[in-house]
Parts: sequence; structure tokens; C-alpha cells
Amino acid sequence: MRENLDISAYLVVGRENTLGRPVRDIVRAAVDAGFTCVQIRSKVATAREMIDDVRDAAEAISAAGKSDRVALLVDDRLDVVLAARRLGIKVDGIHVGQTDIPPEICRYYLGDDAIVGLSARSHELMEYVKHADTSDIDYFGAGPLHETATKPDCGKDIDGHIITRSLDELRELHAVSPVPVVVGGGVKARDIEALHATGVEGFFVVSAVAGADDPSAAARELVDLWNKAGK
Ligand code: TZP
Ligand code: MG
Repeated sequence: MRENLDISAYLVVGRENTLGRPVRDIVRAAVDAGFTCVQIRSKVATAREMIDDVRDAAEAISAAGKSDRVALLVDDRLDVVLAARRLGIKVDGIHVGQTDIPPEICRYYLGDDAIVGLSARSHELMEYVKHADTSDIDYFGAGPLHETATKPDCGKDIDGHIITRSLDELRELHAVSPVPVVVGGGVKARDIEALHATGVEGFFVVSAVAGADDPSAAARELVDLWNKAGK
């Protein structure tokens, strides 16, 4: 568990999301702009490629002088986190989904200081979040705010329909969740002010930064909007 975890501006990125640009450059652009958390997530990279991308991301965060403030997480791949750590790469934790390695197992292997994030269940979300055992998790990921081509099955309910989350639901989610909540899925600059007003602790994006023509400018705009909304 982390006392100083900041999930307010959270970049999720893999090599399939960058329009051919190095993951390192996208991470550096986001962190320089004020993003507070980075997750390496790839459904195409091999384990070795994931380790390389995690190393590059850690180096980009370090080069920005933010290794002690910006958390670096890996989606899903406990093996990659363990291997990266064994290789001396500073990885802060993992983000898992409902059908991935259970949070308590991640906690066991990564230790008390690690960050363990969990995607909240889509079905009966409020009831789930109210009663979930959060003793091993640092935050919930929730969404989607909008349907998204980046993860077309995000929010799929048991009947196969995609359920997006309304701002009212996110407000309630924030109120009932025992742990901080970060919301993503189709999030763009135009959503930030309203998302902030729900009280959730942060937003996460893939394409709004990694797919932007100018990732630095896009990241700066998102961070500025979030920070301004907080005033
Ligand atoms: N988890 C839920 S939605 C999503 C992930 C990783 C993808 C969001 O991508 P984008 O491009 O910000 O819509
Ligand atoms: Mg997963």
C-alpha cells in the first residue's frame, strides 16, 4: 500500500498505441507534462519486449527526475514485473483485471510497498465496489466513460452489451469506494472538467496522449484541465 500514490493523471501505453513512436518518448512527454502515473499495457508485446518497454519507461521517468513521484505499473503481467525487478528496473506495481492473477497473490509476490490496482467489475458495479475486499488493493480502475476502440470489450456486461458509466454513477462510485478511483475509456480533453466534478481521484487515457499528433501538447492540456478543475 502506498501513502503517496497519485493517480490523478494516469497514462496507459503499449507499443501498439503509439503510432510507431517509441514508448519511451510518449512516457517522457506525459511525465514532463505532469502525468502522475504510468502503466505499460500491451496485448501484442512478448515478455521480453514488455521488459524492454518497462525499462524504457523507467528510464524516461528517471530522466525527468520523477522516479520518486511518478508510479510505474504493468498491466496484468506479474511475471514481467518480477523479471523487471530482478533486472534492477524500478517498477512500482501492477494493475490487474477481474480475471487476472488475484490482487492478494500480486501483493504476496510484490510486497507491502507495491501498488496493486484492480479494474472494478462492470456487472453490478456499485454493489461490487461497496462489498469488495480492498485490503490488498490501492485503487480501483473504472469505466468506460465512452465506448473505445482501444479496448472494444471494455464494460461488456454478462449479456454482451457494453455499459458506459454516467457521471452520476461515477459520483456514486467515488462516494461508496473505500479506495481511490481512476476512470478511463474514451476519455478526451472535453471530459476532464466533468469527470473531476464527480470527485473521482483521477483519469486514465491511452489514445488521447499516445495517439495524439503532439503527445506533449495533448498531455499538457489534459493535466492543465484537471488541475484547473481542482481550483
Ligand atoms: N481499460 C479500460 S478502457 C481502456 C483500458 C486500458 C482503454 C482506454 O483507451 P482510450 O484510448 O483512452 O479510450
Ligand atoms: Mg487484464
